[in-house]
Amino acid sequence: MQLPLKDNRLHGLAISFLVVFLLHLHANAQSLSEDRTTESGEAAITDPNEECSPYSYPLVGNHLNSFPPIWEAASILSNDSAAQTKWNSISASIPTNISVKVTQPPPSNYSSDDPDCWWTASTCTEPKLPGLLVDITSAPEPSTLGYGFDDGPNCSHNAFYDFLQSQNQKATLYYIGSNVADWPLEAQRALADGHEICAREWLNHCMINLSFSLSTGRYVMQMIKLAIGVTPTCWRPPYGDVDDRIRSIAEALGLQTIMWKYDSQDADINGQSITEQTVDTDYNNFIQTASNGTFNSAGAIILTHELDNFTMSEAVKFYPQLKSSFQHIVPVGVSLNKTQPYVETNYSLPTFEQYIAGTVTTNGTRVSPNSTTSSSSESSTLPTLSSSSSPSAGNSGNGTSAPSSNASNKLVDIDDRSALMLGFILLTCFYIR
Ligand SMILES: *[C@@H]1O[C@H](CO)[C@@H](O)[C@H](O)[C@H]1NC(C)=O
Ligand SMILES: *[C@@H]1O[C@H](CO)[C@@H](O)[C@H](O)[C@H]1NC(C)=O
Ligand SMILES: *[C@@H]1O[C@H](CO)[C@@H](O)[C@H](O)[C@H]1NC(C)=O
Ligand SMILES: *[C@@H]1O[C@H](CO)[C@@H](O)[C@H](O)[C@H]1NC(C)=O
Ligand SMILES: *[C@@H]1O[C@H](CO)[C@@H](O)[C@H](O)[C@H]1NC(C)=O
Ligand SMILES: *[C@@H]1O[C@H](CO)[C@@H](O)[C@H](O)[C@H]1NC(C)=O
Ligand SMILES: *[C@@H]1O[C@H](CO)[C@@H](O)[C@H](O)[C@H]1NC(C)=O
Ligand SMILES: *[C@@H]1O[C@H](CO)[C@@H](O)[C@H](O)[C@H]1NC(C)=O
Ligand SMILES: *[C@@H]1O[C@H](CO)[C@@H](O)[C@H](O)[C@H]1NC(C)=O
Ligand SMILES: *[C@@H]1O[C@H](CO)[C@@H](O)[C@H](O)[C@H]1NC(C)=O
Ligand SMILES: *[C@@H]1O[C@H](CO)[C@@H](O)[C@H](O)[C@H]1NC(C)=O
Ligand SMILES: CC(=O)N[C@H]1CO[C@H](CO)[C@@H](O)[C@@H]1O
Repeated sequence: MQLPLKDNRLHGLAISFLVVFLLHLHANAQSLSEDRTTESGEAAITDPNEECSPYSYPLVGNHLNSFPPIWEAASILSNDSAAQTKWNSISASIPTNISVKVTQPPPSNYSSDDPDCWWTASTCTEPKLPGLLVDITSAPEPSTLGYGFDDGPNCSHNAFYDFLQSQNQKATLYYIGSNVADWPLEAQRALADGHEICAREWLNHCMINLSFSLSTGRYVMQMIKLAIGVTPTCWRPPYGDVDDRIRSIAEALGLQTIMWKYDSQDADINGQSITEQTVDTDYNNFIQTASNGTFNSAGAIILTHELDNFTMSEAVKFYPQLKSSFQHIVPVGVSLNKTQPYVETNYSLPTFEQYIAGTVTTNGTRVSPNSTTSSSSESSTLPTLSSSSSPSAGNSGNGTSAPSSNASNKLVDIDDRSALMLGFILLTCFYIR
């Protein structure tokens, strides 16, 4: 008899192809969990070491030569004529009678009156130069914490962002330009998760001298636009090192200055005067201050960081206590009813009322032109970036910038498809017979 033999052979063949197919499925599942080309792929990685291993993202990587070198002090690129033009257009509005500060602490001959409203000298936040916006130092709504974190995106932030997501909690994230350039998919997660994105610096360095501040502010905004697709309208100066000259530059760039009144010192551990215990004490003091009614008429902002595992772990550790000592924890922009957080008008934040009623994101919703006028003087008085100042890179739709198309991923896809086909053909043959 020949038939059983034939059947057996076919059976064996079908099974071996099934095995091959399943192996490919498995390989594909693994390659999916290691997808380093999309925001969601990157957000799904749970091993911090894996998260922090570099990947290439052409949409940003192909345009790095339009930016200052990553993690180096920035200045306007000599061939960046758009930046020169921008500088020329705003320079008339920058005071020339305020000295360029280059040292911390202030030199001994700096007047104790603090004529320049130099935060580093006197924690001044109400500009002395007429016409400038007062810095935001607290959430105006009663018993409300303006929740935010500096110096991200940190490559290992998935556990922290997952935590925020599990709490349905949104925050304000102040991103460093060089971090965004290194970790664009991590930066994209902020928008996807519904957080508010503000700028920090090109790198985290006191930035109070002139060439430094203009260029870095502008390049950070452009890098965020390139990597995430939105241009921020708020910023937090490194070390709080801001004076009226810097405020006027920031405002000319369209950036509102966000400061703080309380400091967890979570990024300042030096093993001597500031230890992990100091940070716990700072958090506990702040929580106690919130619990005894200090913020019953106006809320607060405390300085905390996304910097590394320690700062994020502290944030997770103290979240439940913050939650029970404040009535509301909201992004700073939400506490200000700043419904249009970016230059691009097709993303919006909920109003404070909406947020506390449970609508914590309205991203992607078009802002109606009159919805902000009554509520937020901050956003309406801020000059916006002219459209010519937004980067041309990245939004051209020019084939060169398309992400993904990773060769090895492609191979896996094709192999899977052929395995599937062969498996199907063989199984069909087997059952027909
Ligand atoms: C500026 O010069 C750099 C090289 O120094 C080059 O890579 C870049 O493309 C130039 N940018 C423009 C806008 O010409
Ligand atoms: C303070 O001293 C430095 C040099 O030591 C000088 O450059 C600067 O102009 C002085 N500033 C004032 C306000 O006198
Ligand atoms: C600088 O000049 C402006 C007017 O142009 C004036 O209002 C301001 O007080 C001056 N600031 C200092 C520090 O002298
Ligand atoms: C500005 O600060 C940077 C970084 O500290 C420094 O390298 C540069 O020389 C400073 N420029 C001026 C004009 O002081
Ligand atoms: C609340 O607690 C803080 C920190 O202990 C303290 O500084 C502040 O005076 C207290 N305020 C009131 C109203 O009790
Ligand atoms: C991000 O956090 C990890 C984990 O703590 C740390 O090793 C890394 O240095 C941080 N990255 C930056 C750029 O600070
Ligand atoms: C801190 O690091 C540990 C060990 O890698 C990790 O399990 C934990 O999720 C991290 N915490 C945060 C908030 O990132
Ligand atoms: C935000 O809007 C609500 C509702 O209109 C209003 O009660 C509140 O005062 C506003 N808050 C601020 C800071 O503008
Ligand atoms: C917002 O507009 C930009 C282009 O102007 C587009 O790339 C982006 O997808 C839009 N986002 C939403 C949520 O509509
Ligand atoms: C916006 O204003 C116009 C005219 O002032 C009014 O007709 C319209 O209903 C307003 N839209 C919203 C959404 O409030
Ligand atoms: C694509 O980029 C190339 C080189 O930068 C340029 O010459 C071409 O005009 C661009 N095409 C489109 C459709 O933008
Ligand atoms: C329209 C839009 O993009 N909505 C998104 C807003 O953010 C939430 C939280 O990530 C998403 O679930 C929505 O899809």
